[in-house]
Amino acid sequence: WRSSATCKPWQSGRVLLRLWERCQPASRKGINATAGQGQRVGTQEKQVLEDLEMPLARRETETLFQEQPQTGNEYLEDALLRSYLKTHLPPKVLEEVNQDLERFGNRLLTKIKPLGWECELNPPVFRQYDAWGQRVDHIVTCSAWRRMKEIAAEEGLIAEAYERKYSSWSRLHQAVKLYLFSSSSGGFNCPLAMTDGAAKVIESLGVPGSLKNAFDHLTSRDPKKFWTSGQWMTERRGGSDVANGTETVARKQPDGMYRLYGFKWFTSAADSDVTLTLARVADAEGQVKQGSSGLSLFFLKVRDEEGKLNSIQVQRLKDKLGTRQMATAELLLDGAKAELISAEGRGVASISNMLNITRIHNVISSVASMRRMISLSREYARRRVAFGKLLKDHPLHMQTIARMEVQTRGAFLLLMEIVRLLGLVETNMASEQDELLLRLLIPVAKLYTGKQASAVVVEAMESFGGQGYMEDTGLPVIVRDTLVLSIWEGTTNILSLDVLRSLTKSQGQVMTVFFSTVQKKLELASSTAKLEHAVKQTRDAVSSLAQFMQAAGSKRAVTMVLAARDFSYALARIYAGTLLIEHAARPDASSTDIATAHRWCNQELCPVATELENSSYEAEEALLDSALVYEGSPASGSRL
Ligand code: UCC
Repeated sequence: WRSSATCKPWQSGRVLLRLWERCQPASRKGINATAGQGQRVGTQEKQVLEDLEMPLARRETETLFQEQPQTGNEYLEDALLRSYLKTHLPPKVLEEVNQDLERFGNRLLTKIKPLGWECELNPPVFRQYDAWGQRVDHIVTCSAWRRMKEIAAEEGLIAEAYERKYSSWSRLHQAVKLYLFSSSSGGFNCPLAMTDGAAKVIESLGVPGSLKNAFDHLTSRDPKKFWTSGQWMTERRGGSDVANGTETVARKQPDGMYRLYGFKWFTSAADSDVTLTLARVADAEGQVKQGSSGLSLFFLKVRDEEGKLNSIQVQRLKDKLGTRQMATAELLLDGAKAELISAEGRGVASISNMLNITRIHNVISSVASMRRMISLSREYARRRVAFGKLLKDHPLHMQTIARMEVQTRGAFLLLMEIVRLLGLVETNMASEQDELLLRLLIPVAKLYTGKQASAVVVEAMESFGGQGYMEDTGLPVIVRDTLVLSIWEGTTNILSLDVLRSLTKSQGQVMTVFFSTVQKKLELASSTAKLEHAVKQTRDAVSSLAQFMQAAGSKRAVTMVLAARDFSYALARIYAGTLLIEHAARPDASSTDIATAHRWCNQELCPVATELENSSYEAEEALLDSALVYEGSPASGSRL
């Protein structure tokens, strides 16, 4: 069957079919497919081969050469997700969550996914004037987008996390639903991220009376009541350097409210009901304080009771590479009425509660994109015939997908760990160590999975050959929407610096907890003989990391800045490796769990140690970096 002499695609289809049937293992069903599903898929696979038998002319006009990959219930098909839940959730919670996720998986497949595609086909449009010349600044969204909002409420995609029906596990339940929802959501995962972040900020303020109504709307399960929130942080002078880029001024009104004047440059999902935003409070002389300590946090409603914009003008919608289903706008605040909700000058610290939540949503989306592309790739590989056999029977092709799978599994466990810790913190069940670990792992996971997702989706696109590049397959949409994940909510470098911020702020305690947690988990797994090598590799990486920290301590500050990205990558790889080992050390672990742990740990786990040895973080190297980048550019000042 595998010899090229017997498998030419132009051979008689009947012969091929017989050969194909002979070569099938007894159990050809997908990992989680039901018997019915397995049979259906089998018929489809046969059909692909039978098509080859058809006269060429008919094939060209009537039959698809390549079958569309059809995935089923994403929850049922996600082996790692299911084994994670089985391992960690208490039995009663597992039973209910399992039922809910299976039902939700079916709803996604049959109802939500088509709506997501409709959102892609009908992106929002901006109508600035009505027919009679009145300025209306209306962002027109499609009905599918509005339906997504209702579905989000019905499914409790925000509410779940705040009702805490399952105590600390509610956050995990919510995160898993969002993970399943993400790739079918037509971009509605973005407003949900910000809505969750806003609810979190309000909750962390103790739900003050003035915000009680807003909190109820943001966390409602009633589609008629549910509100979404924006997060207007980015201004014309830049999105990363919030402390210096924010020009918006807040003027206090006699009633204690404020009026905001400024220009917000990127406002994602600008059709939101409310928003949080930063501004500088002007004193009696109209002066404002510059820098981070001049920033305060405000809450505002986008429209009044009659639906009129709150002294806000929409300048235009952004023309983006991806996430085109969602309206990102430039907004002029021309006296927007707002409520100050942080202490004056504590804007950045207060909005960081929102940032940490939206960054977790970013991780959710990154892992979901990888999972989606791999699901489609593996499905396609079961249907597509090339060089006389299905793609799944080409070992090099399988190796490529398996490598992506290993990356995705590591990322998935990192995500689960973060939401597990967040759940503990939110239900007052966390230790101080848990809190420190969470503070460290959020930026680590955000920056690492954002990069992984970009790499994986591009690789997975290639696994469809030219089809992957065709718009109407929907694959380029996934790629475009994924590429933003390493940019929004803080770029990779900004997040690497946030990792350093967490070290400085905790006086190194986050690293103490990191080391002790990793060591504890490795210790528990060390009795599993099959994992011995992976455990050793991870322990070696931990030692290298500790040595790096010691060496960096005696060097100039620039060393740590130059090392920030590699350092963060080391934390991500070591921690994810440890989680994979922990998962593979369960009594009911499968051989693929063990193989995943080994494969993950075979990569370079501590790049920061290698680069330190290469002297990459010396000040002289930084000068060389600039010389390399600017060679030949007018900035180098070189003349012939
Ligand atoms: O808005 C955007 C797009 C919206 C779309 C959302 C969709 C998400 C979808 C997800 C998937 C569907 S993008 C714009 C996002 N912007 C950013 O991410 C900003 C990036 N820049 C930074 O993160 C910066 O590093 C800043 C703004 C945090 C730096 O500000 P400062 O003021 O220079 O920083 P400081 O002075 O170091 O920090 C001020 C305070 C400190 O606390 P105190 O004063 O008590 O010492 C910090 O410890 O804030 C605290 N802080 C934090 N605390 C800063 N960052 C954090 C943090 N992450 N966690 C806890």
